[in-house]
Amino acid sequence: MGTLKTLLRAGIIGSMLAIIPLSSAHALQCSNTGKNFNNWKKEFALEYKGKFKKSTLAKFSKVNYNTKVMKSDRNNKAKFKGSFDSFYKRRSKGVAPIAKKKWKKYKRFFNKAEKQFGVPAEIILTIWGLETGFSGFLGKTNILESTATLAYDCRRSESLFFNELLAALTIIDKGMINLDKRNGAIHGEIGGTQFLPSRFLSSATDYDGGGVDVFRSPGDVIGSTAKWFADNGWKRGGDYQRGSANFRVIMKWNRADNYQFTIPKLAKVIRTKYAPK
Ligand SMILES: [Ca+2]
Repeated sequence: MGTLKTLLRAGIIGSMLAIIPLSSAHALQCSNTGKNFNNWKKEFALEYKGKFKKSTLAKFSKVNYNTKVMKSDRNNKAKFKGSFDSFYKRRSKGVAPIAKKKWKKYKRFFNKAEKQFGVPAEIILTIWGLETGFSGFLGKTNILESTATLAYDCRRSESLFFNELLAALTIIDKGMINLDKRNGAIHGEIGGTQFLPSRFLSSATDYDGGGVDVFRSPGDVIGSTAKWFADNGWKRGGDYQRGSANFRVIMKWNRADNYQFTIPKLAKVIRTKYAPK
């Protein structure tokens, strides 16, 4: 998750603004408790009447305020705290050997992604492994519920998550995913590499036919993740260690230093010791 500034720079919020104007967002009253959530949903549905389908707004009107989401969001920084060494050890544990197997098994998709987007397999493998253990844990929180709860919360509503809620509703509106019936991580992250809804809209790609499915299709996870890096300025064949141009793209992926530093270090280990022969 980036700061507002980072996201603006990354064009994530900009791309949402192009889809739905945010002028009416300020009329909605945020809150730090769940008390006014039902009224807020009613006001929201009035504001966006005609901008989303009736069926989409009907799904939105059924979501509940999720206290677990808010509790976790308030403690979010703690997940990335501590020294880099301890963070790296904890998060990278066991990733590389599985990355080796996945690289071999899905070589055709990694090759395609590298050819098309210039993003090397080890970067995608690292992100996929760190985010969900290669789609092993996709999260247990209803995605529309978490984005709506975060959009309603005062700390979040004016910026990032209001846009994410609009993106989530756009995904439902276009019939891409029924996010009111799908689970993700606590901030409404979607699929194998935990795209926020706006990232899904900008970068989700069908890489193996049959439509986009970043929950179940490894090919789509690989292609979509590579596309996100390319969309954000990845330079083909360039170095990605700290200080490089590609590292600045890595910094847009997640704003926590420990996470940012883990990506090139683990990717290098995967490339040098675990690449298929
Ligand atoms: Ca597909």
